[in-house]
Amino acid sequence: ALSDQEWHHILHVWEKVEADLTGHGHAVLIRLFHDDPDALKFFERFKHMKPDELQHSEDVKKHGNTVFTALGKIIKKKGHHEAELKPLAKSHATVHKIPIKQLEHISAKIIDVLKEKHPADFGADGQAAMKKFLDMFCHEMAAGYKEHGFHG
Ligand code: HE6
Repeated sequence: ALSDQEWHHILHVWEKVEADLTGHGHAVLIRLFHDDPDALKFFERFKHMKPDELQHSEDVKKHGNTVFTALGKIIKKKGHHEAELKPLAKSHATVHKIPIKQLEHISAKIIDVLKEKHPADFGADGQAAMKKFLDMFCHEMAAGYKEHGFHG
């Protein structure tokens, strides 16, 4: 579990993120697709797009907002996020079939983007806290996956 201090660090940077959820989510998706083209294959509606199209697609921006809105809802529960996480695990296991490895990849990109965009509000302690949260998120998603018989 995370300490009050760790949640404080996470919520501090998240306050900055919320000024532009779409921009942050979009940046993370673009980075994920660039660094790991396999990630793009899971998106029926994006997988035919070239890098330049992805960069300018309103649909990709909208999905960035969707992902970051969902993540923010979980973060704000400060650990009491069962109701938010369960449906996410279910859909990513049974509908989208996203391997846990992909969740680990996007976690690393989230930290990279926050480091770049918020150097003053996301120092070593914040980064460590966010990593701990995202590790927990991936771990709990994996547990949720197993309940649906997906061992991705
Ligand atoms: Fe996904 N996603 N996602 N996802 N997702 C989401 C929240 C996806 C994610 C990691 C999603 C993904 C492939 C996510 C997805 C749809 C992720 C929400 C709220 C929705 C939705 O409601 O539409 C993380 C960390 C969070 C919080 C891949 C690959 C990764 C790494 C779809 C293909 C697909 C879809 O709609 O088809």
